[in-house]
Amino acid sequence: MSKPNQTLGEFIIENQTSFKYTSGELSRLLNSIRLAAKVVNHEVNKAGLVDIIGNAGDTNIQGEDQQKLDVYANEKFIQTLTKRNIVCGIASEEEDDFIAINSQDENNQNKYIVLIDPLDGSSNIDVNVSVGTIFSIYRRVTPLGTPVTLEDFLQKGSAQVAAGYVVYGTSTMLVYTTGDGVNGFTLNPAIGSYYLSHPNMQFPADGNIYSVNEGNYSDFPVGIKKYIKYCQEDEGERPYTSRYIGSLVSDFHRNMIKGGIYMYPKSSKNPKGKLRLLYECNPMAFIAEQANGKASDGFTRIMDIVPTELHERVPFICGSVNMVEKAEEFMRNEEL
Ligand code: P6P
Repeated sequence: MSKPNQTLGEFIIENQTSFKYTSGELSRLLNSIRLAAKVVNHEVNKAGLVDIIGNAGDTNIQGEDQQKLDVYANEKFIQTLTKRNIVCGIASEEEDDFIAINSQDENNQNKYIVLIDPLDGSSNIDVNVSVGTIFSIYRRVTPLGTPVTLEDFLQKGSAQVAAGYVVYGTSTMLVYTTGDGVNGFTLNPAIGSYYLSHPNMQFPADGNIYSVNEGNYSDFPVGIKKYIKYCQEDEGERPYTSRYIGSLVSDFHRNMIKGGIYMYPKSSKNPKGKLRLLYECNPMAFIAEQANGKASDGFTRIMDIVPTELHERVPFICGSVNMVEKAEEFMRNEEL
């Protein structure tokens, strides 16, 4: 249930009864993410002004240069989630392994774990293009009061209890779901509050925007190549418009509002795709499905994939249901 100009805090409290687990902790967890996002937003918005952009000199487990804001965002989210004693474990794109929190404290009755991509699309920072944070929340599956294990993190996306993203764009928005629809909140930087600006967000069933890095076209599976050509044919609603920001959160957010499809297929350079299942594809798939959209690897529902590694990658197709199903049809036809 939503009211115009409701703040995120009011919305969380008002809707916590709709959350089927004991919601006090989840509300505190969402509030801590809200706070961390405000702190990161402040730094992202002044990235061009202080010496915090450019490479931090390290590389992450993905072998990618870590931008300083990546490191900063990662530290802020981990600090906020840890010191508020809300979660029992965290996994991050920027951390080689998961982090067990208060693992020696058998009184640690915290039941939630968080997986996060603290600053997705960070290569766009230096050129002033929008970036985002993506988060995914599960209940632990191992006994309360014991140290979390990898098993707690390798859960299917269908077990998520909440997921969301922050898009640091022309305005900063926090968009999330707890399994009861998708709602978007816009930050008023003057007072530091998020206001409900996009209640009950829904993917249009159809759209005319396709988002893919066509520079990799020659390397795509034949089914994807045929779907891209289908998008470019001059017939009916087509040719569609090609829009690719190079920031998953931004492309996803625009496609959810206007209708569209985002694709990151496998290629010889990325034989399993580039996007990470646990903290990019699963949370975005949860949001997509809650907004009547669809997300698959071209054949299998993303949230049905059983994870085997913390940083595993999968091919990703996500967006308006009729567009995703058309792309899947081309993929299946090439499989036959
Ligand atoms: P490419 C950013 O690094 C990211 O993970 C997504 O946000 C984005 O859509 C994609 O990778 C861009 O990758 O290979 O097209 O530059």
